[in-house]
Amino acid sequence: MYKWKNASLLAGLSLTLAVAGCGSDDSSASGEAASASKEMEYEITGIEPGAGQTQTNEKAIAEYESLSGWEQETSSAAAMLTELDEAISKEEPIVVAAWSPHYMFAKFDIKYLEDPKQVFGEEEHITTLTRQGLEDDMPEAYTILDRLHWELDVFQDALLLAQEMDFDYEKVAEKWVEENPDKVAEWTEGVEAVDGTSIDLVMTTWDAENFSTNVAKIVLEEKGFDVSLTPVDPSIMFSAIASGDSDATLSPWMPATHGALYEEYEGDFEDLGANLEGARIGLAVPSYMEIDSLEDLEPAE
Ligand code: PBE
Repeated sequence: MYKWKNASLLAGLSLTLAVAGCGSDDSSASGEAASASKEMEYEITGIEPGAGQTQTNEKAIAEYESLSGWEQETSSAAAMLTELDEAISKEEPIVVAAWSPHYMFAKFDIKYLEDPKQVFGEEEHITTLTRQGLEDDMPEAYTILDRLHWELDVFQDALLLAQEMDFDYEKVAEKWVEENPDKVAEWTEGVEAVDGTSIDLVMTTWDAENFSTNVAKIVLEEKGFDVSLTPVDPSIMFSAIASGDSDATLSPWMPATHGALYEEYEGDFEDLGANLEGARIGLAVPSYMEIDSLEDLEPAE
């Protein structure tokens, strides 16, 4: 192991010298990419193993030659943010799983790496799914769920506010509902109140979905529903809707993030369309890193 490391270190060094010898402008940039890739130990700082994006990141590793031999370290979004924070405080290189809307782009000076192969796609939307038959069983809930829709800046503001509210999304949602009575009135217009009908919303617990699902809960409660929220991983979320164990979800990211799960269960749910447009996922680096594209990274030696 030790010997191998030494050998690759030397190989890297002679390569750098050989490239430096060429003297073109490109050489220093690619030399930097190589040393940064090496310093990162060819590792992407990922998030939860069950996240849709964890699969997408693996797909990127498989498809980009520049990522050959790289590995993804998975843990949690919180751990990824801590590592990002630490790397930035030391101005060290780091590549992280990133998505927006999320406050990471407001809190840290980071940039998405270009993705010429479009593994992560250009734009994601967050969609609302219901179980089959919900429209007949609970037409009032169905109508409200069908109408729920936000603009991107609403989410961005809510996620920033959440930082000041200890990430208590119940409270963030309450505040938003209080401050936006017109929106709520629009969503509930003409909908008859029910008398304590139970409805379950299955959700993932990343920030954006936490906010929107908690808003949905309050709005449905205002019309007399007894709403339960069930936090799970994306794969359970899809199977719960497909089997009818849960009634609806506002959490799936499409088309890249949860596309494989969507296809697996297609036909066993109803898609009410986007509740948010303009989302995005990808790999990101601190802005001080002099690389712009996934293709600028260097394969493991
Ligand atoms: N995310 C945020 C989730 C969906 C929303 C991109 C981290 C995921 O990968 O499943």
